[in-house]
Amino acid sequence: MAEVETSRDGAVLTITLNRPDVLNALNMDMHRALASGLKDARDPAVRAVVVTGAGRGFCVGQDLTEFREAAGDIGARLRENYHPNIRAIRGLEKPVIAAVNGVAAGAGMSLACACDVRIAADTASFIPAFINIGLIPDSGGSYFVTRILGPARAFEWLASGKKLSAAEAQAWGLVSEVLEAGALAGRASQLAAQLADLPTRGIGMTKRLLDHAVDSSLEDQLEREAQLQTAATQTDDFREGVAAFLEKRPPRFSGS
Ligand code: T3D
Repeated sequence: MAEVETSRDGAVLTITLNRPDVLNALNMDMHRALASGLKDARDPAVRAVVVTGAGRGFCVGQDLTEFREAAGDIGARLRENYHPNIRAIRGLEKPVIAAVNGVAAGAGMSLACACDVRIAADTASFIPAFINIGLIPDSGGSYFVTRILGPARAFEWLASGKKLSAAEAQAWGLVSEVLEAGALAGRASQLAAQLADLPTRGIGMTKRLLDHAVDSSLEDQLEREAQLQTAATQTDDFREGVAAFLEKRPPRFSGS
């Protein structure tokens, strides 16, 4: 059984974490398989990506059975196994949706927060489980949660290890939609297909801009916008968008 399964439907790639018996806890094989799925997602024909979990969990972070022995050099493990996949998600020039089907804990919570959009099943929950075993947020958890929730709420949550229900996560702005569990996959596909129809390069550049927006100076951000807007005007989708407006017809974006 593959630790991560990928499937394509048109321009949408779905990456499913697949160790359901352990709520998709991350072990070495899973890191490698996820890296491979994220590499597939770089194909220009893929214009939106869904990350989800098999079974009743989304992902519960590090497989703790690997900590039975001494934890070893965790810093090195993070750098080698976790960071490349987090960077790969942020580096994708296309939208990535986390369809959080169940519990997202520890680095699984960080993984969900690294995605551009989060939607959740009503049975999902979010647990910054690190502190519950004496660890600190990693895999970008401190970075993404602070940006999503703001520093005060991020501290309160990350330092407490408190479980958030899907409804609480929505009220906090951590997820944008909560669906009945049986409707999550369909909604994720629908949302991904809608996003895949949009000007993909423009979405990629918007993602880039927003990644810098929080800690850039206004001057730097104005310049970055000017440079990326110049690039945006050179896309086929810009030409199509303007032509469609002038011809009073719906645009047909190609993603190029
Ligand atoms: O290595 C490094 O580089 C360090 C990186 C660290 C990053 C991290 O992610 S640290 C945080 C690690 N994750 C956790 O601490 C979460 C541990 N899990 C839980 O607290 C609970 O499982 C949940 C609250 C998430 C869910 O509870 P529940 O009651 O719904 O399910 P369960 O019965 O606890 O779990 C179901 C099975 O999954 C169970 O196996 P079993 O007894 O049926 O054979 C359980 O042991 C297994 N499981 C759950 N989480 C993990 C796990 N197995 C290995 N590793 C896990 N993290």
